[in-house]
Amino acid sequence: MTPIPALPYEYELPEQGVALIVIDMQRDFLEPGGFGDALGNDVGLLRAIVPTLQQLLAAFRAKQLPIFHTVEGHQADLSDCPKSKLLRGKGDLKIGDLGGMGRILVLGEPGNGIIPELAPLPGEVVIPKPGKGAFYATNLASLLEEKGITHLVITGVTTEVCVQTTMREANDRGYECLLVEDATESYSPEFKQATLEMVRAQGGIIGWTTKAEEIIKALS
Ligand code: TIU
Repeated sequence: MTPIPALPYEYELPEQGVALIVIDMQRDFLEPGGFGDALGNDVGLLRAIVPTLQQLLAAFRAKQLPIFHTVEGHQADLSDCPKSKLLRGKGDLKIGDLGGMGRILVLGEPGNGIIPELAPLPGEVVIPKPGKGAFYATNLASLLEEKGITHLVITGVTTEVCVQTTMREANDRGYECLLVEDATESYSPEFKQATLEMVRAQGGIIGWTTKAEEIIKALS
């Protein structure tokens, strides 16, 4: 274990049994014409974390530690999309409609692809997920168990939606979760800040937060 500076107190990073989770760094949320745009967001804001994520990916790859990417998306027939999710929102474009990058939030469409700067390498798992949390209706839990993972370094977008939901799901399943402050981003800076504060409140009620450089330093 390597203790690394974190909040609310040091996080014990193991040499094995730790995985990097990169949540939903897909074109849908980062480029115009996708789901994030259709919801009325300034999608350019999320690009700030791309260089930091590249450094984290490089550090995990160098140590041959497991990396899991997720993408939020639905089957082409939308059979895995609850009616409530389908109807939610006031934008002109809904899930399944044809947007600027193919059908909005549908698996396999151009908008569903992970941005090229963060493209998964062969051997890295990409988990399609119909919900906000990465554990709901996916095989993530069994894959983590198979690999003996106990510690999760959590990154991606958006902090208060898919990232926070995933961290809460993971915490309830017993994982030691470390959210990377400069490798997660939101369309709303105040929601990002609130999320960072609430997950580490009450002595780390959901887990820890730290900066990417602390993890990279510990791994190198
Ligand atoms: N809307 C929003 O902030 N996020 C999502 O819908 N999905 C994810 O966070 N990935």
